[in-house]
Amino acid sequence: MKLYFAPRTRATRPRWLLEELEVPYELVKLDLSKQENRTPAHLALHPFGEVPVLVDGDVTLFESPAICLYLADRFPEKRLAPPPASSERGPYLQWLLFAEVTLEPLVLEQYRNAQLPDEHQADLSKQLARLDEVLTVIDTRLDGREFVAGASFTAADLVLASILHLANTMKLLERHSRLVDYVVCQTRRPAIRRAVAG
Ligand SMILES: N[C@@H](CCC(=O)N[C@@H](CS)C(=O)NCC(=O)O)C(=O)O
Repeated sequence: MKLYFAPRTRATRPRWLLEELEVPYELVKLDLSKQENRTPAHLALHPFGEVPVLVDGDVTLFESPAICLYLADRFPEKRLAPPPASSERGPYLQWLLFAEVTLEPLVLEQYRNAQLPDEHQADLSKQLARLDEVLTVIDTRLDGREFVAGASFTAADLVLASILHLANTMKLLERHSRLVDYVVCQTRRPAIRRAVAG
């Protein structure tokens, strides 16, 4: 398997998953500042020349959540996804997609605004209130639970913790100490340490 990767991007998520799985893979590092992702070869793998891309034999995949779901199912013995027929499968899909589809855009909106010079920043207080509603849903879900779906770490935790980590670095979790604790706990895992190293 080959993972097309650039540091400090969403490609860290499938790399983290591959490290959790402890399966062999080749890491193809692209330097985005040198536009190495804009070559015809990479554009043949991803329509917009983005990372991550996973190539697994005849299968070429983009979209980090799709790659995470695929990899977690590809190695069922590693138990990073509840089996399709189990009662935990639905909640697992729900929380992974809630993180990706509902939470992430709200966090990224705040992140992109914060990157702008002060005079160009929009007033996003309404969006911040919506983000807080979404965070409250996750906070409530994690009350009394170590993991968001099931009794052990899954790809849903990986995706959720990746997004909450960004929110935490932006101090968006200040009203949610449980979520801060969750992020700290998930990002202490040895696999994520390996995924961000070098
Ligand atoms: N929804 C996609 C987003 C992929 C994406 O936006 N990748 C960014 C890095 S986080 C990228 O490759 N940017 C380089 C570029 O567009 O030139 C995913 O989750 O994989």
